[in-house]
Amino acid sequence: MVGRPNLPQLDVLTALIREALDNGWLSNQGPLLRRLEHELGAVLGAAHVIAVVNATTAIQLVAKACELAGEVVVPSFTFPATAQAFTWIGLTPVFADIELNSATVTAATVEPLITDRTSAICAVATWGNVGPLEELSALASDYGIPLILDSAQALGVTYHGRQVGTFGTAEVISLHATKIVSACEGGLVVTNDDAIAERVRAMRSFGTNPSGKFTTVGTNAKMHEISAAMALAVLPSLGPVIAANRRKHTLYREYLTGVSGVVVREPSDGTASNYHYVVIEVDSAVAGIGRDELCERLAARNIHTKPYFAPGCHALEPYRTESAIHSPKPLPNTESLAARVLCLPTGPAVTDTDVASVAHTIASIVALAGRAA
Ligand code: T4K
Repeated sequence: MVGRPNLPQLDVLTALIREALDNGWLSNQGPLLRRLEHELGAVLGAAHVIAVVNATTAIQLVAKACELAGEVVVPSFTFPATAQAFTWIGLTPVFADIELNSATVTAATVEPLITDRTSAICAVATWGNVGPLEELSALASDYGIPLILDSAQALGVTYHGRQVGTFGTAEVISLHATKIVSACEGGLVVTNDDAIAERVRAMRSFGTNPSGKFTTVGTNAKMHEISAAMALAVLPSLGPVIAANRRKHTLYREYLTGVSGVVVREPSDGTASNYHYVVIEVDSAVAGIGRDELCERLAARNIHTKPYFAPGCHALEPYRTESAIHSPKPLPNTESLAARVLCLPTGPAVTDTDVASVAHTIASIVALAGRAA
């Protein structure tokens, strides 16, 4: 099954939870949260790591801290949380197309959508793929607007040797149960910008400054100590899990080579992936079976896959109805990739034998479909 949590060692987790209980301190920037932020800061090499309740709220905190107004250019090919986070706080997402190698937006797809209403660019590290950040950063700085990176799926990824978390004006990372490091629910704002960090810290806690004075309007986005304990307990496994994920990705590639119309996607140029998602593309004309039918037939054999990200956000309400505002340009690459991709089971809960069995089942379904055609 896609998304099985990366679980911590129970004794490590219980010791941390006991520590929280012994401290008698359960929320409001407690010692475990501060330790988590410190440890992640060391992993990411970023000046500020701010742990919050989830990545969706993290996006909103960054948007508020950057004082965005009007429109934000975002990919349609993303989990709907990216677009919804902006819509929820009164901003208008305008959808840019992706390029096919990285499945991310580029300067060429974003620039035609920039108008005097645009207040930011938000790029997504799709399945951990980092897109062409140099050109996106240059574009954002040419127009004097922030570049926000939704790196929800990308903890542990490096781009040309530099950790994700240190690019753009600010980045957002998810610590949801289905992510490579989980706080059950959780998210991070990561930035090297002192002023943004100060505002995000205030806004996550009712707009209070470090002395507890109410200095601005904020919300309650604080991560509690039990979530921080969970993430602290899982964090040491990050390196080993990436190595194991990488091996499973290689195995899938080996087993599926030669299966007609099925290709395992590789990380994009410059990205050292966390391999948290193993993504295949299904070419129905060659495979004799479409992605959706393959997904259904696998589910019937108790193999649960997910078509991340289908459909693109522009095909979902309310964006579909208001298409003239949200997708004023055609999105051919988004449409084509959204029709083909399927994420396969991987991660610590999936053994190498499971990988062989899933790949074998895909091969048999495709062979059967080919014979029936
Ligand atoms: N930006 C991007 C690019 C994102 O991908 C996401 C989240 C966000 C922003 C927002 O981040 P957060 O606000 O969530 O921190 C799941 C996750 O809920 C979501 O966090 C994630 N992206 C998205 C890609 O995947 P669903 O709706 O597909 O979840 P669901 O319930 O279908 O679960 C997926 C699979 O995981 C299933 O096969 C079941 C399995 N699962 C799930 C949970 C929760 C488990 O085995 N155990 C579990 O505890 O969204």
